Amino acid sequence: MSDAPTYAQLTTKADAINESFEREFKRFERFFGDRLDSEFVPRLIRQLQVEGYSLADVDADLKALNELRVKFIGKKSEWMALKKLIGRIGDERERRNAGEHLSLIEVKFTDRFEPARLNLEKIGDTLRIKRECLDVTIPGRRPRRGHVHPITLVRERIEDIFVSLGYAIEDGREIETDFYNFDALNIPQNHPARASQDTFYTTDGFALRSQTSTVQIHAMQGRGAPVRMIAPGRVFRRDTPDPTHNPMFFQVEGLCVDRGITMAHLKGTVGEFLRRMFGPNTRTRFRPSYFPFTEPSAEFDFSCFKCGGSGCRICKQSGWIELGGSGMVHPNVLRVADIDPEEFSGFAFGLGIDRMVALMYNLDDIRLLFENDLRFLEQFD
Ligand code: FA5
Repeated sequence: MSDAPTYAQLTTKADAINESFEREFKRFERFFGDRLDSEFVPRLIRQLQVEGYSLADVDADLKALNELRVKFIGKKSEWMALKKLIGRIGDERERRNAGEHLSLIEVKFTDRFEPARLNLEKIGDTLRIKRECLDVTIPGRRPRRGHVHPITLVRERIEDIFVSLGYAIEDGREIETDFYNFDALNIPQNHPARASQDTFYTTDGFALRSQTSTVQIHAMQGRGAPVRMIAPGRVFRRDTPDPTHNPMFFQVEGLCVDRGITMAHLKGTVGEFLRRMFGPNTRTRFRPSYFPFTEPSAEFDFSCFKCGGSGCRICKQSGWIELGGSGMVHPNVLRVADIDPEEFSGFAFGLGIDRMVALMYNLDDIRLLFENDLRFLEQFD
């Protein structure tokens, strides 16, 4: 139609565009309602809800509707190009008729697009309000009640016993210098005891403490002598995990420094603690051992709380359960904290809480304590 189009050519083309518009608009037909009928949109929304029509569908339909509008009556549409040809029809009457023909069709186009778009937007607004509204009549959800972790449970029991014996509770640091973790505890560089307590190091010379014995030094430096404290807390070692080992576990340290403190005080205190923890018939035994920061040193066991000493699965038929290390505070350790070993003496002990929890609750693997499995943890409520 490059040269002077005829009326017939132009209107045939216009009718063809109109037909294809009808076809393509069909998908939006249901959104094109009678603008005078105020029930139209609410009715439509009810229907759409049954079909599960969502906000995402509204957005997709609005986008598609706009694309259709651009395609049919946008600036670069075939329709606009066709309209420009009207003026080139030679015969005046035919030109006027063609103009009327095309404008009737175009009015229909715009008359369809606009209400469909407005209705779709109304539907979107309604769905959005529905999504955001709060039904205050819905019964509330009861928050789930938590409870303390089994390690905390046992730690608090230990704390209660020692507080009643006149001990303070000391909060230690988990990140330490080499000095507090080793040197101050009479473990100089290259001492073999460093190897068995290898830990995790930071790049700037700090280490995660491998035992709560570090708190002995802080407590003596901070409080001076006499001092009586326990220090429960997390410690770290480069140990390969297995049923009785974890690279992170809990210990409780105990320290008592005063004038005239002897091994008898240590035995009496540990014995009393274990009787209060496991029952009045609990017996304690001390075996000679070695720790660089105590002299003499001893490991202590208590009679099995399950069988009372006759032998069972928990105590591996021995009648005794190993619990921790202890001893008289080494004079070098007292000196580090500026306490005169000629005037003062003291005892210290340390035990692992995790293995104690495992024994008390009959767990065959301490790693269960740190897996955060609610099915396991909920049993301690
Ligand atoms: C010590 O750590 C000494 N600081 C104890 C001490 C304190 C002695 C004061 C003298 C005076 P030992 O390395 O044996 O000692 O550890 C004490 C307890 O920690 C052990 O009896 C055990 O119950 C626990 N334990 C050690 N390694 C692990 C591990 N990898 N996982 C879980 N528990 C552990």
